[in-house]
Amino acid sequence: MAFIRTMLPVIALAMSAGIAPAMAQQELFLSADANGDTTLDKMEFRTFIDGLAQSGKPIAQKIKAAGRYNMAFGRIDKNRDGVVSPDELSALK
Ligand SMILES: [Ca+2]
Ligand SMILES: [Ca+2]
Repeated sequence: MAFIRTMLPVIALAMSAGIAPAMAQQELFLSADANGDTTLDKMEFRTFIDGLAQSGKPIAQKIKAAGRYNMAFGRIDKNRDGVVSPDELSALK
């Protein structure tokens, strides 16, 4: 039992490290969503990409470096309603 008690904090730490990137993306989404409608318009999307780039996401860093926010937005906005939803963003890996 002593072994399990010693290992538990380690396992918990490993698990929280594993889910950290997904959490960070969700938090970035919520903070970028300025009007709180749970979708990102082009301005909010830009904020979101900048945040992701800062957190070290390679695809976001590429978009930011090339200034291709509009191009990325067009690709992610699959149903072309002018906003990106969390579902559409989940394709951005
Ligand atoms: Ca919004
Ligand atoms: Ca959309």
